[in-house]
Amino acid sequence: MKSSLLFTAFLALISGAHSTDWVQYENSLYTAGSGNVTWSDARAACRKLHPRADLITIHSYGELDFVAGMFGEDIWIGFNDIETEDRYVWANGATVDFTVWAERVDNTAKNCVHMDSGYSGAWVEDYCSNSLTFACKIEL
Ligand SMILES: [Ca+2]
Repeated sequence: MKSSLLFTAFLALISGAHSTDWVQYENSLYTAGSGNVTWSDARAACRKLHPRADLITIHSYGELDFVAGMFGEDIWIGFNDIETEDRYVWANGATVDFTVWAERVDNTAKNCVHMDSGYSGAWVEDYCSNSLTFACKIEL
């Protein structure tokens, strides 16, 4: 009940500026980005949708399954080791409390992470310059 009230309030806030459809899971809103773009362009596109939106973060298997179910393809997530090799962080500064790697090797050329549909949404290190679709999230 409480979260659906929050959701309604946020929809009202968001719909004033953008017509993007947001879907709620627990205390966050999610939307699909448009087009296949590089990791940094995807992040910029999320932030343009809403000042509090960013590339998605994942904190549980429930959230992983929810997001994987929304998309039948590989999508960029906010996880990256752009700043320091092998020290992965979320772009929005969220706590790293959950990881589900499918493919991870020490690789200074691959610094961005995508959820891979071939691995049920588990994570794969990728070149940040690759073009993929993406999802944005707003934490309520
Ligand atoms: Ca790396």
